Amino acid sequence: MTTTDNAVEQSALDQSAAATSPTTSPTAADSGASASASFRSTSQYSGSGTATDSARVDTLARALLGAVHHVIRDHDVTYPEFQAAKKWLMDVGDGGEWPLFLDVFVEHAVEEVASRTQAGTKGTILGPYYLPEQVQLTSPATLPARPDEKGTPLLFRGQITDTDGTPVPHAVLDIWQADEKGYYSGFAPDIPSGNLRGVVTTDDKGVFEITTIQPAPYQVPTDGPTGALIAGAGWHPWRPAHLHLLVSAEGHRTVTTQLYFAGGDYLDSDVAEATKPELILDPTDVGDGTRQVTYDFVLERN
Ligand code: MBD
Ligand code: FE
Repeated sequence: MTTTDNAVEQSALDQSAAATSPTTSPTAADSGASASASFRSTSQYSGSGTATDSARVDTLARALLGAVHHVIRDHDVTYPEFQAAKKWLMDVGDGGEWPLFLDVFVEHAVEEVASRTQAGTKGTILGPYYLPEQVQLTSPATLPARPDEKGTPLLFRGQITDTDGTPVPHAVLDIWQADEKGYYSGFAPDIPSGNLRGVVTTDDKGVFEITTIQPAPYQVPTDGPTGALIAGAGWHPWRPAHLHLLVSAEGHRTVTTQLYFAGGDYLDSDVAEATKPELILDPTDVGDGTRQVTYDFVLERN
């Protein structure tokens, strides 16, 4: 897919998000449909590098189906349970919740495998709410926010170096986050497109300074099929508050990661199992109601 196609689909996506009824609270269908549309239009993360080798397909499909058969035999799964599962799988597709479901419950294992070969700052999952082509900013930068954006101001700064400690000039932090209610722009009604998203270029020493707000924990929508499974199983639907980042630089391997907040809820029970101890920020209160934190990133050279 070309950049132009992407931009066209992206603007269609923004419009469909913006066209949603202005006074309702976000529904599973809002975020599910938007996440599915976004996944299809983001060629960087979909469709490329698909396994076509039939031996590999045979191995993986056999192993996956074998695991399912094993569960059925081990747990004496009945016909009513099989038909209920079939209906639930259909509902996940109809609601556009496959990106949400897979990123919440499966991506952490894929990331664990990928991270075996990556040095430097720990990565974690991308999740379903990344949008490419956001506003380009230069450090010191303030993320786009509504005039009345709620939430504790957060000053986030640091430096990007390579694995030898050499500063990486003009490195780029592509950052996105939920607002003070836990909602992402592009995936909930009433939030301007591009809100709390930005692509920030560091200075010539890899130093950055980003002003934003403290995000709230994220709740998997409870009114869709993913939420129904979570409630049906008696689990909780929460992710701890987090900032998402893609940290990149010419000649370096991109790190996909998230940063969490010390003392926050759900740090030890993330429904998406995507926290790591190395990725927890501990901001200090500066007195004027602002919080401040430093976090340095380490990129591996290509
Ligand atoms: C999120 O905000 C998120 O980061 C992930 C991984 C899954 C669902 C929602
Ligand atoms: Fe998230």
